Parts: sequence; structure tokens; C-alpha cells
Amino acid sequence: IGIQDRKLALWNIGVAYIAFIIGTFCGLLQVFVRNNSLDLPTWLNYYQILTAHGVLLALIFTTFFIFAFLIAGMSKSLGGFGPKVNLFAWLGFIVTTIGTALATVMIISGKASVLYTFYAPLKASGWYYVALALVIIGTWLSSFALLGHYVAWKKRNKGQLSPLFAYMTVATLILWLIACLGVVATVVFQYIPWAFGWVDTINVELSRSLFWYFGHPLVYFWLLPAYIAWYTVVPKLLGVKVFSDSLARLSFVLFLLFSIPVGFHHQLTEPGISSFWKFLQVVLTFMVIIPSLMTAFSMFATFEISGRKKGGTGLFGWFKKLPWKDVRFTSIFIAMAFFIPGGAGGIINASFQLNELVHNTLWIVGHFHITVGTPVAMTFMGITFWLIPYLTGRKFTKRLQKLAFIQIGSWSIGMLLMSTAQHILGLLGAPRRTAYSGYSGNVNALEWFDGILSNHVTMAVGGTILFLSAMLLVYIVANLLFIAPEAKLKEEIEEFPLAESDKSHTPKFLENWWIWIGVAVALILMAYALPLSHMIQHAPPGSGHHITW
Ligand code: HAS
Repeated sequence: IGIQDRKLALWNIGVAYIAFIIGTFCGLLQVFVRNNSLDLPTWLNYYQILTAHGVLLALIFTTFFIFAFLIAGMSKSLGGFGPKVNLFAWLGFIVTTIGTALATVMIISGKASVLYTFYAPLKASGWYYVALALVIIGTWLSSFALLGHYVAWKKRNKGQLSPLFAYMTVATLILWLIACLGVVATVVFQYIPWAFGWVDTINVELSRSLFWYFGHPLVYFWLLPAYIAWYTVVPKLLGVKVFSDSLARLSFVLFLLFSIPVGFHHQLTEPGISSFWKFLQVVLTFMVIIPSLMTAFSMFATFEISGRKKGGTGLFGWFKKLPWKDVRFTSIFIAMAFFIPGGAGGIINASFQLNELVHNTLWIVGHFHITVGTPVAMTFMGITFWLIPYLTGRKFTKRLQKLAFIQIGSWSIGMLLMSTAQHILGLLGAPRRTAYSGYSGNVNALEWFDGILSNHVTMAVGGTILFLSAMLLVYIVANLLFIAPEAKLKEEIEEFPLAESDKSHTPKFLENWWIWIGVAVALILMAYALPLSHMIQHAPPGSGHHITW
């Protein structure tokens, strides 16, 4: 890919990993506070570091890394960017970075300790919401750049299906743009007027609902780029083709349709929404599980085909033939393995009644550490190991590969310990998001920490291993960016592994985006129009809705 596109991707990776360093450090502090073994200085508040941890890792690290990967992949699969695309993508990067910097300053100065979900009634400085708006606008500019690049390619290649990577990127970006409408509406029309004092109060239920309209598809905005790597990169590492081009595309279409009208499954305990709408969205949530099951099926098929091609026999002989010594693959394989309990936990969360048991407990924290914190993060690690050398022209040396194995191994162990402890503690009743880790000496509450896995130390040991692993990753990244020897010979140059995908049987209508956008909008209206209008009609006096809505 062109030098400009490389630079752009590298800058995105750079910001992603700076956020990663600060975010993981905050995580380390948190496990110790939770276990009552660390007293923060008076100028630093638990909720401040919790906010920084969530925002910098879940929102910022992911977003920049995702754009780095999509930029590199779009340039690779559709050809280098023209000047307009380049301009928009740089503008997008700059605006997102300014928003990130402003948000970080607000959090560090203690004016935005509102957690990464930032919804009312918690209130931050108005500038924090301005910062968030800038982050969103920046990602929109980057999205328009990539979509523009795709449209130009389509014009040059009339009637042809686009390469799988580009198709999946477009689905991810459309999902992102539609999802952002909710958060933009609430930030611009509710939070900013409220935080700057232009209106007296805020319609809390409406703001939370608009947040989760965005918040759930947000998790698929993190997941889908990982799935892009699973579908297009993993088969190449295994030496086979994509298992089924149409299955892969269909799964992304299903995400576009079903990942948005489901936000109420985060609000099942909230009294302001009637059971009917909650139930409807729970049903739709079960629909969005299907494309993940299709992905699991597709991955197993890919593994088996590759393993058998390499001589694996019997029921499971192919398993041994997988390229275990290739850390790019192993990292992603572990990522997938973690998603089996991660996804199962999601199904438990979504099951209306079971949600009563787990909501607002440490279980949920366990859940998202084995969804975004491992399947997504470890896939991004697997990508990092080849993407940076590919972009910088440096070598992923044997020494770095060994370190990478230690890094992914320690991440897996740390996450296994920490997330298992969190799940168990949550089931026992330990709440999430609390600085009162000693529970005021309450004997019953302290019993939560008496188990073999759920004791005082396990979570902290897990968290510490994770932090050390994160620092090792940063060391590897710094090496790949600036220090590792440059590849001189052609065969030393790192490749961008993209598998061949047979499009000959893929139905053309899968790429008719207007159909899918139309169905997605219809489902959103069905799930949201009435309950949201109900919330607006019953807006509390003084919340400004008679002006803005
Ligand atoms: Fe979730 C809460 C439901 C997936 C992230 N989720 C959260 C929160 C986050 C999050 C961050 O219904 C907390 C928000 C907060 O702060 O309040 N989640 C689901 C469901 C799914 C799901 C149904 N979540 C994710 C993903 C995330 C993520 C993905 C991030 C990337 N989640 C919920 C609910 C809540 C929730 C409720 C609210 C709870 C509450 O009360 O607050 C589904 O998408 C999951 C489907 C996935 C599968 C797994 C398929 C398995 C695959 C791997 C195959 C493996 C192979 C390897 C091939 C069915 C694809 C083989 C290896 C061997 C070893 C054999």
C-alpha cells in the first residue's frame, strides 16, 4: 500500500497504543483498590481512574486500532487512496485525536468522572461532552473517507462484488454511522445543554435509552473488525481459502440488521420502559447471536479443512496440524476460545429473568473482559504482530516472536484468573462500579471474597499479570515501530495476509446496501419509535424537550 496510507495507519496505531498504556495502568490501580490494598491519594478518585480505564481502552484504543486496520486493509484490497480520501481520513484522525486529548484532560482533571457509559444522572463538565462529540465527528470523517474510497472502486468496477475485506468494512462503517445517531442526539440535544446549564434538568430515561441505542452496536463495532480478521486473515495463515464467501457476507448483513434494535437489554431493570418493549428487544437480541454462531461454524470448518489438508486424520487429528508456532494465529485462536464462554455469558445476560441476577454485579465486568478484553483485544494483538512490520518494513524477529508468545500467554492467564473471579463474585452478589471495596467491614459482604477463585488475591494477581503483559506488548510494539531491523530481502518483508475468497456463488443482492439499510431502519423504528416517543411525551418539566424535540 502507498506510503501516505501507511503513515495514516501507523499514526492511528500510535495513538491507540498510547491510550493502551494509560488505560492499562488505570486497570492495575483498580484491582488493588477493589481489594482494599491501595489507598489512592486524595487528588485521585476511584471513579476517575475507572472512567479513564474504560474510555481509553474500550473506546479509544479500539477505535484508533480499528481505523488503522481498516485503512490498511481498504488500501490493500481496493488500491491506494486518492487525495480526497486521504484528506478526509487525515482530518478524521486529527479531529478524533483532539477530541481524545480534550476528553483525557477532562477526566484527569477530575471533571468527568462519569464512567465510560457516561449517562445521566451522572454529570460531567460540558467540555467533556464536546470532546466526545469531536471523537464521533472525527470517526465519521474517517468513515466517509473509507466509504468514498469504496464508492469510487464500485464505479470503476460496475456490477462486481467488492473484495470481502472491503465489503465487511462497509458493513461495519454503516453500522457505526447508524449507531452513532443515538449518541449524537443525546450528547448534542441533552447533555451539552444540561451540562452548560442552558436547561435545568435532563430526561434521564430518554438519555439512557439513546445511549444504549448506540452502546450495544458499539460492541459490534469492536467485534466486527476482529471478525474481519477471523474471516479474511486466519484462512490465509492456515493456507486455505475463505470457507464460504456468501456465509461471511450474510453474517455481516445480519449484524447490520440486528445489532441496533436491542439496546433495551442493557436496561432490563429500568422501570421506565414497559415489559413489552423489553421483551421485543430481547427477542431481537437472540437474533443477533445467530451471525456469531455462523462465524463459529465457519471457523471450525476452516480449521478442519486446513488441518486435513496438512495430513491430519481421524476425528480431531486436524487439530494438531494447526500452525501453533505462528503467534499471529495462536493469539487469534485463543481470542476465539475465550469468546465461547464470553458469548454464552452474553446469552445469559440477555435472558430477561437471568439478567435480574447478574445486572450491575461484577459478573458484567467479567463478561466484557472476555468479550472486548480478550476476543477483540487478542485478535488486535494478533493483527499488531504483522500489521506494524508490514507498515514499517521492519522484521518481526525470532526474539520478538518469543516475547509475543509470553505476552499472549500471560494475557490469557491473567484474564482467565481475573474474569473467572469477577464472574463468580458477581454471582455471589458483589456489585460493580464501587469504590467501597471493604464494604464497611460488613461480614456477609466480605464473605464474597472467601472462595478459592474469588478471594482477595485472585483478581489482583490476574490484574497484575495483565498489566505486565500489557507492558510487554508495548515493548514489542515500540520495537516493531522504531527499533527492529529493517527487512532487506524480499522474503523477509512481512505480508498482509489476505485469503482468497471464491465469489462465484455469492448472490449479488448481498451487496445491495440500500435493501439492508432499509430493513435495519424498519427494525429500529419497530423497536424504538413508540417507547422513545413515550419517553419524550413524559419528559420532566425543565428538561428542555419542548424546545429541542
Ligand atoms: Fe455483551 C453487557 C449481551 C456480546 C461487550 N457486553 C456488555 C457490556 C459490554 C459488552 C462492554 O443482554 C457492559 C456494558 C456496561 O458497561 O454496562 N453481549 C450480549 C450478547 C452477546 C454479547 C447476547 N458483549 C458482546 C460482545 C462484546 C460485549 C461481542 C464486546 C466486544 N452484554 C449483553 C447484555 C448485557 C451486556 C444483555 C447487559 C447486561 C447488564 O445487565 O448490564 C452476543 O453477541 C454473544 C454471541 C456470541 C456467541 C459466541 C460464538 C463463539 C465464537 C467463537 C468460536 C470459537 C472457535 C475456537 C472457532 C454465541 C464465534 C474454537 C476453540 C476451541 C477451544 C474449541
